[in-house]
Amino acid sequence: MASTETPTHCPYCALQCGMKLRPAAGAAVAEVVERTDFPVNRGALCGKGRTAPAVLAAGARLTEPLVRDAVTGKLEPAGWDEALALVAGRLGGTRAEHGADAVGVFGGGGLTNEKAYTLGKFARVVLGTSQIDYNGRFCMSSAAAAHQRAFGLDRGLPFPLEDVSRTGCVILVGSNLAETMPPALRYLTELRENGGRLIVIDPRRTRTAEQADLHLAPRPGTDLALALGMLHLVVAEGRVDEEFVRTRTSGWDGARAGAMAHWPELVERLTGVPVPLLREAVEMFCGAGEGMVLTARGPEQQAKGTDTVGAWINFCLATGRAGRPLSGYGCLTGQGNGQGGREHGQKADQLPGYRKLTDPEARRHVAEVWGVDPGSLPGPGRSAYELLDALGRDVRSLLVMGSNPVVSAPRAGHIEERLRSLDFLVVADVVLSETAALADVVLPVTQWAEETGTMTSLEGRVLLRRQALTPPPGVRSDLEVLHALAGLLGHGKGFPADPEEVFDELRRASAGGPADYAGISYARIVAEDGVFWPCPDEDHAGTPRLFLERFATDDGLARFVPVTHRPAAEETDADYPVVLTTGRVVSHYQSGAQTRRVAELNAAAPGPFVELHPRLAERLGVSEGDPVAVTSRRGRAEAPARITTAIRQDTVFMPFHWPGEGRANTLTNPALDPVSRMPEYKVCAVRVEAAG
Ligand SMILES: Nc1nc2c(c(=O)[nH]1)N[C@H]1C(S)=C(S)[C@@H](COP(=O)(O)OP(=O)(O)OC[C@H]3O[C@@H](n4cnc5c(=O)[nH]c(N)nc54)[C@H](O)[C@@H]3O)O[C@H]1N2
Ligand SMILES: Nc1nc2c(c(=O)[nH]1)N[C@H]1C(S)=C(S)[C@@H](COP(=O)(O)OP(=O)(O)OC[C@H]3O[C@@H](n4cnc5c(=O)[nH]c(N)nc54)[C@H](O)[C@@H]3O)O[C@H]1N2
Ligand code: SF4
Ligand SMILES: [Mo]
Repeated sequence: MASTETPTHCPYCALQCGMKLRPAAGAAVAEVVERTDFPVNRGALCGKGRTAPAVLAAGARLTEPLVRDAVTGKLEPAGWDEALALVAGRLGGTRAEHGADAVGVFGGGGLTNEKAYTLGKFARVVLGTSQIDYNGRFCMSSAAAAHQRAFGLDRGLPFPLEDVSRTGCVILVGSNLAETMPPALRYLTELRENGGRLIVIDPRRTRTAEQADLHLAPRPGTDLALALGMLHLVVAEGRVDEEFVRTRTSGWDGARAGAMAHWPELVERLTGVPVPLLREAVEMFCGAGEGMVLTARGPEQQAKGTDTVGAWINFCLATGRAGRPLSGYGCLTGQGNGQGGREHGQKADQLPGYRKLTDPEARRHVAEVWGVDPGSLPGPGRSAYELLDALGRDVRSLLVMGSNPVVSAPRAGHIEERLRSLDFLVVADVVLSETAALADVVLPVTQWAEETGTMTSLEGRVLLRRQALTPPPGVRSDLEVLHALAGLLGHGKGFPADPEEVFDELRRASAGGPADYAGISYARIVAEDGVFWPCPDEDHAGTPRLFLERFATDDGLARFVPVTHRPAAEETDADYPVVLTTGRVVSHYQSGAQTRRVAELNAAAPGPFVELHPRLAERLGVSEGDPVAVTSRRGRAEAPARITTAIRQDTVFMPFHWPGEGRANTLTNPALDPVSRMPEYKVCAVRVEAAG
């Protein structure tokens, strides 16, 4: 491997910050070097990105396959040939005995486009199963569904982040950007320096909310009422952009009726946000010529997340803040390849290019690229939680690639039980995650700096991560694993292990689809700092800004969707009187499988905690650091108290990065959104007590 610096991107979140890697001697593996020429982060990184190479160091990662010993019940080192033969035999065996749909596949939004594409193809062509979904279902599926419904296309941000600093007003709903994408905070700072305004909606006064001109702190799970209440005021105060509504949208009457049923006093009662603040927010937003609404997991991870995002889109459309320069609705996608991961076929209902699995023309196109009969492609399968819930029953064997559901799935105690009840579990991972620890076979794979592949950032910008390091001798790439398994299962062709070869096939498979990558090549990505899809041919410049002329619906009009508020799936009562919400801290990533292996990050954030208001703490007789027990209808968790006035008195917050007794997901409610099948991570009812 070259000893010079390799320009690449961070292994973690959807911002995909640019960085350079310089191989280092000894245990450090590599040194992260600032890369100021990449426009999105201009050199800035958070602590996770800066320390990322530590996860690839010998002590942290897996270096040989592990197979569970039938006698001792322990995972023991094994050779690749033995491990792969066992996996192929058991997956093939399950299929022969119980049918193709008894084999499940669970992917991840951290996988490169090449891996996500190959995993979807492997499931549908080699295994012939419909039972594939991925952790992105837990992430942005509600925003994706709402995007599709309203705009006919789902790309997280329809504009580059740089537009955020030049608009007039941003409403940021349930995003704690300052902790979840720290270098992106710059765009909000610049917005305010340019005279723009920032409104943050979050039940907690987060580090992000502290930057705001106006902070609204609704009760968790009431965002839909809040958005409708603001739209009500837009109508009542005569602030509707009638011309825009007439020329660029359809369906306003239904949406308008939904909003009119949510008068301000009712909304105050539901959300806890005082009417004068609602009015101030509407005035601030409508008073600034251009405006954006950006949502993240706060309003989306609810059993009504799709309608909630729909209500915010209605708000943007009614005020004419969409499909115009420097205005629009956007979702801040989360995982490194959260965007690309949902475009190329690891989602239960999708084929590459963001095509629908139920669309005969899409099936024909993709089947032709794959060289199979369209009739052989299975139909849509179960969504992520429903798939995990079916383990050990309808689904008997499971391949996990790029997720750690033992920590991250809702009602995790139950899901852990389901995973244990499988006939056969195989996990491909970089580290021995809590899920890998339950497996019959663990396959150690390369990741990030050890391999090449493309990622699509939250802006819809397709980026190239280039191999910068030589992987340890005992590991293989996910693509090599799928290539070998396909071969053992009778598909010696069609599953190349070379990423660029896969990408060229992906380009053809996506051609003509909504997420069209046909004109994107590795060479172009490098030359142009990434290429925004859709990019249908090599002469096309890519599409940084969507919808300026028309929306992606058949008639080119954006669709209003009629929505009305409804309560959370589980409301507080005498037994469970407090609301639990969950989320993230700056130093850990997701299930923590990777970041909990980095000393510097553990020092900064050593373990779980329960954030609560001093009034609630006083009522419980709890002081800072005391152990607190949190109990829901799903189970009990325990963690030290962190007392702060930054949270509502009726709400507690737990980050979900840890397994064990402080696991937040022991408590969470798997109630699903009817459209997106997103679980309600952000709201459930709990009892909080001093533990001991
Ligand atoms: N440090 C770090 N960064 C990350 C990640 C990580 O694990 N750690 N993960 C990445 C991924 S995959 C994702 S999806 C993103 C997530 O990024 P964010 O969405 O910013 O992260 P969260 O902390 O889950 O939720 C954001 C905020 O929602 C608020 N919230 C809770 N309930 C409600 C509610 O009912 N309504 C509203 N309006 N707000 C509510 C919480 O108080 C929290 O401050 O972060 C990405 N970046
Ligand atoms: N309570 C609560 N729970 C939540 C959330 C919440 O806000 N609250 N947020 C949800 C959201 S938004 C998300 S995105 C999920 C994420 O939750 P998970 O799906 O558990 O995400 P990670 O922890 O990133 O898990 C990725 C796993 O894949 C491994 N890995 C990384 N790169 C590769 C690779 O290239 N190949 C392979 N084979 N493995 C790799 C990592 O080591 C890790 O073990 O959590 C969800 N869970
Ligand atoms: S903000 Fe996201 S992409 Fe940037 S360094 Fe941190 S984790 Fe990596
Ligand atoms: Mo996510």
